[in-house]
Amino acid sequence: MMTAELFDADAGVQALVPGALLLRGFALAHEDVVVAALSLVVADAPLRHMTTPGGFRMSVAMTNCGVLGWVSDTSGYRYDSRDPDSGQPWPAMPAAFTELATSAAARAGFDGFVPDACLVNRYDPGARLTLHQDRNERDFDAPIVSLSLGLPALFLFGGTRRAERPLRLPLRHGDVVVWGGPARLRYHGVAAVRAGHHPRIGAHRINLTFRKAG
Ligand code: MD3
Ligand code: FE
Repeated sequence: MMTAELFDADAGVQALVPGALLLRGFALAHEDVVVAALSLVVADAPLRHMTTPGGFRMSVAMTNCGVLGWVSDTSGYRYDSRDPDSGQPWPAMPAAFTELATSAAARAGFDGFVPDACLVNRYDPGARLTLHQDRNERDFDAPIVSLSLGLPALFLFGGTRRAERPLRLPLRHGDVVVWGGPARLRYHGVAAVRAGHHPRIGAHRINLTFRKAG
């Protein structure tokens, strides 16, 4: 399926396309602290369905932690230092999140990556994310690190033009992907999540993306 299925000495590490490294199960060793920290974040800044610039309600529910948070409303997409629902700063980035993101990025060759934003996406059954590029960050030289939790999903990743047919990659609980370099501006999305139950997370999929936004 993959054009390059290059496993290195470390079982479970897979190069997807140039600049993208899949670390299967990378977060499983830190599962308890990560899930506990996530519970505190969503208690402070509840997940909500944002509105697209075109006026549609997103099927994915979102919140953020860190100095900056990604927001969408009818005026556009941007990073903001405050939660628009509360007017308060976003919850601080938990140390467990920073440590996970920094160590995964280093494993992929991005030493010194320190995220200032973590976007939390919750997919209930049927929720999906259409193909898009992540272009709201200031510095495309920094990678994006993503962590999948809960129900599995088919991740779609295309090329640097929307028309390119996307590859399909199943992502499961505990998987981490580092997207940097030439992969950073690829189109990507998530197919509709199928109903199910995950013993730890319940009836949804959660994805955390760690970014250097500012
Ligand atoms: C490839 N989230 O929040 S994470 C997003 O599973 C987003 O919730 C998806 O796309 C999710 O913007 C995918 C993996 C990911 C994130 C950013 C990327 C892949 C990427 C940026 C460039 C290329
Ligand atoms: Fe994205």
